[in-house]
Amino acid sequence: MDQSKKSEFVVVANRLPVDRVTDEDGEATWRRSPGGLVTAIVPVMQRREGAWVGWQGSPDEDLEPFEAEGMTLSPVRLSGSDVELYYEGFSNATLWPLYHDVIARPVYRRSLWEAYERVNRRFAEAAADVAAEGAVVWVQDYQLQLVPKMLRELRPDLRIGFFLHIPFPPMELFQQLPWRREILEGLLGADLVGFQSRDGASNFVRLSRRFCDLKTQGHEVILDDRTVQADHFPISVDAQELITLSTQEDVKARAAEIREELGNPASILLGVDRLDYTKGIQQRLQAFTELFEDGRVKSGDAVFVQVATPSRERVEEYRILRDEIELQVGRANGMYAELGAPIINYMHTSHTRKELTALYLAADVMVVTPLRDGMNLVAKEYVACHGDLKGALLLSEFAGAANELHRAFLVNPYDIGGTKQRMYEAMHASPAERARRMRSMRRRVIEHDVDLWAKEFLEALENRR
Ligand code: GDG
Repeated sequence: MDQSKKSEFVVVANRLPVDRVTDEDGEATWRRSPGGLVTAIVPVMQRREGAWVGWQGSPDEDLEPFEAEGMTLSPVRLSGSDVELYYEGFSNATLWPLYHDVIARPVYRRSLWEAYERVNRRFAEAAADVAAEGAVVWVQDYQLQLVPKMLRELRPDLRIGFFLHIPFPPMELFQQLPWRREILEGLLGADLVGFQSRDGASNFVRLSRRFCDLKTQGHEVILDDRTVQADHFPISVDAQELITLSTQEDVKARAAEIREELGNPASILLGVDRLDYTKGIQQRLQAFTELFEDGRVKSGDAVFVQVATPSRERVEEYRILRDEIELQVGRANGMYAELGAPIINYMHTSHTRKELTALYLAADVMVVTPLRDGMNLVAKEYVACHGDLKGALLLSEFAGAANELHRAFLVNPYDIGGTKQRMYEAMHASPAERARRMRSMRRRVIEHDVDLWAKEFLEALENRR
């Protein structure tokens, strides 16, 4: 690559931050993908003439680097078999369940590991190719844990940061992984390894000591010629954008319309998740249905709206989960719905950002009950939208967000009885109590927004040398 085109700041992520859209004339263009990570990083990219290395989302396609939304985008090619083995396989059938408390059984297969290594090398080479001398490279998430080491071997001049968006498991679980040492060594190629929580960072330090025979001191792992810092940087949302959106007249009007459409129940409960077995969708629906079974709630008192965005539909576990949830919703409505008034409104579709915000506004209780979650942005989005101080948040202790949102109604989602009780309390909390809790949570989310997250990570990385 021509030296003048090289970038001082490079982000490496599985996906590029754009989606291909076809306009009315049938012409394909690129549009920035929604989501906090992209929003947070784009301004940094623009200031530093950054480049983003990632897959463009469809297999077997060769694309030259291109410019979009003020960024240089460098596509990495994935074949159909790479997608199957590296992405659906090692990333989503091995690492994802292992890092989420083995809620599903991880698949350990050598062919998947080999694909993971091969594809990680391709990302590392692509990053090495676009980075200027001494550039800062920020590698994202569990799909690319080998990239820091591979990249350092190719380009020792770079400053390399890594951020893991999902939990990093404790020794007892991580130990299962046949390639545990390789993964740790991959991450140790970075100067700074960031986690969502303090536990993730300390698990990593402990594991490096145990499986790589390295000395550690506090947050640092000591190698022969340098040290690696492990720390926590809880990710957040673009609070200002959500405040603007949630105070728009048309969004507020839509929220009122949603209430109407649901038959004006006393309580609207809402769940918004990718359809994933880590999110505890079945547990929350069971708790809700039991309130009807127990006779504590009656049709007309409460309606549950569950948005389950389609996700990883080619991975077996996800297909099974979808069937189970649909059966569960059908049964609950079969038992307790009245004509034209289901107790659970289930949508297996994705919604626009505006519609999602209107749903947040309409919801009296936001139900976020993952069995394990790195952070959970939905919880923070709901809080950011409720400047009216009216909503209540039911939140799992197993979400990273619970480390910050102490004033939520906290639950252990494995405890259906306890979850049911807390759900009932959240539904019946007084306006004053809701306001007290919401005010405190909002302060946290507004002060610690996604800009601050990116800034703190990058400053810590700059300070490494
Ligand atoms: C991983 C970690 C960590 C959902 N449905 C629609 C839609 N969404 C948006 C939400 C939210 C995002 O997707 C989901 O983020 P989460 O944090 O809840 O969950 P994961 O996808 O599992 O994310 C997680 C995160 O990375 C960031 O580090 O917090 O722990 O697992 O922003 O609003 N957006 C739109 N339509 C939908 O139907 N537009």
